[in-house]
Amino acid sequence: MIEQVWPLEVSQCENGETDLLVLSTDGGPPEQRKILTWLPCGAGLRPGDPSIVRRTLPDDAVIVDVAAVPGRSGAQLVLVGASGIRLESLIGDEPARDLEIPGGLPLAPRPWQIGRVEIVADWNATGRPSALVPSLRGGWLVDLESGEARELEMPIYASYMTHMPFLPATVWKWMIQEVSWPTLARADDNGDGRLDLFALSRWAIWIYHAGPDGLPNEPSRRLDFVPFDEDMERRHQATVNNYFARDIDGDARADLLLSTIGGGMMDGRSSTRIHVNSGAGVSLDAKPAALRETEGGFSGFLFADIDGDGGEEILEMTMEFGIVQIVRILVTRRAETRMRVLALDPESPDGTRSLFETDFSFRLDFSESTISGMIPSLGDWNGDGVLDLYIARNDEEIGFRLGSKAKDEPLFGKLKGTQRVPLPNGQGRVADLNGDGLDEIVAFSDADTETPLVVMQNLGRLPGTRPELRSTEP
Ligand SMILES: [Ca+2]
Ligand SMILES: [Ca+2]
Ligand SMILES: [Ca+2]
Ligand SMILES: [Ca+2]
Repeated sequence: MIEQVWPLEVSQCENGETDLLVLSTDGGPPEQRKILTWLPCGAGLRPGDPSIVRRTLPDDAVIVDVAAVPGRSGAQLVLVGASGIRLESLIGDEPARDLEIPGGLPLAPRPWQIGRVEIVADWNATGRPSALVPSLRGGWLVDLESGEARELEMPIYASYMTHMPFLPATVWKWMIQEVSWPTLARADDNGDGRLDLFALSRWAIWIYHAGPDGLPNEPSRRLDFVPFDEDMERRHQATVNNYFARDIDGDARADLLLSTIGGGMMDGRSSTRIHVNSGAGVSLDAKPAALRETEGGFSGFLFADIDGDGGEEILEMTMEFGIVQIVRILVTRRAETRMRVLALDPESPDGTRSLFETDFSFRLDFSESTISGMIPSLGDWNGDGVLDLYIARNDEEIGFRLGSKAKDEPLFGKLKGTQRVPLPNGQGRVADLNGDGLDEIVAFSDADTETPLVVMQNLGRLPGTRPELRSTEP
């Protein structure tokens, strides 16, 4: 069963090829085997290639990452468990290295599933990657060469449950603990050109300003935020908060998009506010630059530079709820979603302008508890530098809508080509695996134990593809 797929650029590949990390499991708990498959440098397009590495992961690995690490050569498997970090070379015979963390890490055993968490990154903004692993108070920042670790305090919270006070009582345990570590984002808060670290938690956003020697031990700024009132917090399980720190207005300084969802099927409500960084650091005190509210529905957000001008656009997906949608779902098994592409606009009442809007519906498979067909995704499939969109046409096919930045054309045009995808449902990862400028699609499903990994090579047949990119293969 495939759990996760990640395109990564870790190997020193020629010609801009991309690596592929596939995490899968075999069998059910408590005896489940966890497997890593590493397909370096475009090997995702070459089944059976000798460079492909397949490795069974140790039972005590709770999270994994793959990265280049200072002081070691080639792609490294980074295994994180309760005792600390283990580095294993994916190529060559360099011996493994254990970096123990004094007192261990708060990572209880994980009998099922495996996933990647971004552990290794240039957290210090010094050009030298280090590891950030969870601690009870935040995270340990670990130098991967010296093994030296220091703790960064972050806003963390947990819920503790012992029983469910409903009939029938479905939970009856001594204790279930669910810890929420903050969302992490790297963006420039104070405008000195270095990427700072944002730790975005439900009620607090802490910002650590990177200096010439890296991140400070203490946050440089702490912002408080109250996303829900007392009544809504009583129904904690019916709330969602998603916060983003990124440059939304294109001045290279970090802005904040804070999105909250609360309420039930009939009274769902989303609120989204954008606070723009005026120069010396983003603040929540001033009036937001944009405030979007949805009654009777839920909104989620993504960011992507669709027109290729270097600035990111905001993608908002809204699903309306209420009685009409519920009747539609029950009768037709289809749900409607609206996708909007938004840009900041101080002239409009809510602070945003819609650059593009489209509705699509997807089929719900009640017997499998999944959405039928592929989840929509963005990628550049004709290699013109403008992102295109695919949407599921049905259970077996996706259709492409090509992106355009021409003033008199919609951002995504009409359907211009379809592709069969032999998966009843699933999601796609988009990356240019062979570095020819055309994105590939890697499709998989984590809902079904039998479905294979499907890698679709882009042969350059979509309109707008430069002739020299078009494959001569049949
Ligand atoms: Ca900005
Ligand atoms: Ca853009
Ligand atoms: Ca395109
Ligand atoms: Ca390609």
